[in-house]
Amino acid sequence: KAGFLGGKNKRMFELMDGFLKNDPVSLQKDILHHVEYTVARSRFSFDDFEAYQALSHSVRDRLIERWHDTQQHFKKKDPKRLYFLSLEFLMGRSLSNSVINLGIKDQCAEALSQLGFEYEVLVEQEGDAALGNGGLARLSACQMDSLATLDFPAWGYGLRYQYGLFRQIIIDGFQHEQPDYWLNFGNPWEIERVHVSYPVKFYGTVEEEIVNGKKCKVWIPGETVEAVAYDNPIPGYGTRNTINLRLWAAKPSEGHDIESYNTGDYINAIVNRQKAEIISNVLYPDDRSYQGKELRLKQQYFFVSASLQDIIRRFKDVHDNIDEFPDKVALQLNDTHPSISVVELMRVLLDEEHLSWKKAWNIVKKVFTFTSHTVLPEALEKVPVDLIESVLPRHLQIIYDINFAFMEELKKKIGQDYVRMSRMSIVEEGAVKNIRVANLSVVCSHTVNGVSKAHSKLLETRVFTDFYELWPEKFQYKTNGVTQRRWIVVSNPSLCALISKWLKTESWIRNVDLLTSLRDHASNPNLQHEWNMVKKINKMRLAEYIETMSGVKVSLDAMFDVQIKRIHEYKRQFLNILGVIHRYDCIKNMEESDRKKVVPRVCIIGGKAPPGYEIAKKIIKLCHAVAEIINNDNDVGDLLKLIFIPDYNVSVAELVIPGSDLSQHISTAGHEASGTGSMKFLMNGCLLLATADGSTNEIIEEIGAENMFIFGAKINEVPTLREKKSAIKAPLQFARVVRMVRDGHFGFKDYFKSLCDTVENGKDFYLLGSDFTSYLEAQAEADKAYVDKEKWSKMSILCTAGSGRFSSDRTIEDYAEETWGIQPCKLPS
Ligand code: GPU
Repeated sequence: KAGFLGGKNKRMFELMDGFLKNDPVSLQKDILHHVEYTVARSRFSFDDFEAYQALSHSVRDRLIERWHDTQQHFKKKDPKRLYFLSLEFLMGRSLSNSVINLGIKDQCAEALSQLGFEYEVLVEQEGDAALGNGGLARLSACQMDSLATLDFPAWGYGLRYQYGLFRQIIIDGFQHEQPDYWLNFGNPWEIERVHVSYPVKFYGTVEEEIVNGKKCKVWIPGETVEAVAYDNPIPGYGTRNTINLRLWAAKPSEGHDIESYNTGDYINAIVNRQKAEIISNVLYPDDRSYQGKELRLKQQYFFVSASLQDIIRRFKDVHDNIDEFPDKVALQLNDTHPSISVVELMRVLLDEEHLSWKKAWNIVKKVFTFTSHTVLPEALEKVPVDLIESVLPRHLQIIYDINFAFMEELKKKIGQDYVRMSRMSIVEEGAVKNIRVANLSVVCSHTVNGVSKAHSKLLETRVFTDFYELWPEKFQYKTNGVTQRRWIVVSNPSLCALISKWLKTESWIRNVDLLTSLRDHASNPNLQHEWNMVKKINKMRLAEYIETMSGVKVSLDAMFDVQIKRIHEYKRQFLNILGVIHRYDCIKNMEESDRKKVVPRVCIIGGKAPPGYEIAKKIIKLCHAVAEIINNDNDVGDLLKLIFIPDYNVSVAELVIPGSDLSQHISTAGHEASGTGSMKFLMNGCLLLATADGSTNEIIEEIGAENMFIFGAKINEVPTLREKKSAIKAPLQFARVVRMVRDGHFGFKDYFKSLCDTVENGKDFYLLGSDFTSYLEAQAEADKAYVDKEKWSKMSILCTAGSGRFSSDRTIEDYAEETWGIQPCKLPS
């Protein structure tokens, strides 16, 4: 460190001559430089993809400058840092987002146009980084954007999967999965750090040793795999701060299987070495039920162990006293997926730092914070004890010790209530003994957050009731949010310009609360007119996309009604389709003259079914079967179209959301922990048809139920409805549309039978039947409102105006203050 600015280093600084310049000419020079020397194409002949690569490398250079300065600054200031541990990040495209956050979009567009390229076309060359499944993973990405923008000293840690979420292709209406080898064409957004690597141990045995006269546990691993770091710079908006998302890839370690080399089996030894890479090969594509898979446990431990080694090394670079660890480090558990880290930190402190149990535990319980993202019991991870014993033998011992101490503490508090103790125990007894990862997470974290007010209430009253009674002060909630940078500025530039024009400022991009003043203009005919023009432009873009993809021409006068999210029974895409069938049935049975009164609709559904989830796959097929009949029925024409958008992902969402009029968020109440899609639609002035579930309740508080279409049973009504279900008959309209499916009106009679069975004969767990009438009423309300153009425009403006509270900036500020205890650490500009 000595002589940092002297001697050799001084010369380096002189040579660096300030930062890279952002004027169009400098950008052009950089682009051509990268065409020639990075992409290795001739500067006289390169195509759109190569231009995309060259532009990306030019942008990346700028990110790297800021990244270095930010890390240097954090190091100098030594603030308490937040580490966000998540097994999933759905980043989508990086070029468009980076260019916006660096504030160089116009300059890039100009530079390119003089070279004969179009910025918008190049942006489309980039594939999505889809290292996650759905809402949880996209939330991590939005939160990273906010952490950077708000100058927080934070890093994300995750896994660099070779294969992201599968590509969905549709053949004859059926979903097929194809591997997403997203790294095939290179990835300019990551920086490989060959020297930042750590060994991660698996299997083996635990032995005892005497160290300094004290008995110590030593884990002798059976296998060691190397974790190599890949850094992904995350730029903030309107600041030079650029934080890091560090993803780990598995590589064979030097010491791997040395024995085979010695015995002369060279070829097999090499082949075996390569097997280590399997750990970071592929993302698990089902985000709700992954019980007891060895590879999954290895993925979790692999990324957690590497991250903690990295974090502890960074801490020790500056600090000698490990007791200060909680003053400098906050570790955020994104759901239970990274929770093995609490045990790993205990292990490191006990076995490697040789702290006493008491000291180690005091540190652990001060650093971890846990956010739960679900209420579904099948999503609460459980790991068989046998599996942990084999893969992580030392960790199992520590889990037992943590549980023992917890049970002792509990006994002191609640006496000998063994029933309650067994409910709260981290170890679940039974035919197969399991570790309850959620209980472990609650016991070892100082704060447990829900993702909406309603979700938190359910955590307190249904999921973690016993824990809430024991430690009410541990429980908080932070309503989710999404970043307006990606969801308005990047994806809806016309709306962005319009908002800035009417607010006479761009500062809402950093301070989204300013959007509320749009309320003052909501009835202004000029704004309404311009607002509708913007919507029209976006609907045109979407209509073009629909036509190229499905061959179906849709009318721009129709209401675009959208449901895009993972396919799951609780999200009730089936209810949506049954509603479409009902609408179709009505049109078919109406007098010719009445058809003129029908409000035309384009119903759009998109989403991936988990590969092993049969019912979800049948819902996709049903959507196609129904679309086939409706879209080709001359009686119907433009009055109704049903479109399935294949391979839904972040960049498809960026196209679809701005172009929709109405969006559906229709989960059975009490099942969607929060829901964040709704917030993106809200920001884009799209009206919501929704159940009073998750974050929708807070959207109602913000914009008023009169500006939405709310229907269905409330959260507290659902349990009673379920009990009474077999006694109540489903409404006739419901029985009729299900019968149409059963009778083969849309073909595939036998195939759809089991799907129909899920909602009839006293089953209907997700209450499609009992919500159906109220769903149709809400749909009719939406039709009525759509015809009244002024009313609709006003409601649409009020949606955007009320969306400020649902910015991830607000979520992150609340986390920083109430949960993590971190402060901004801004790089001087
Ligand atoms: N969610 Br748990 C996921 O997308 N995947 C998961 O594995 C789990 C939760 C979602 C919730 O379903 C959704 O309601 C929430 O808005 C989102 O996480 C972010 O909190």
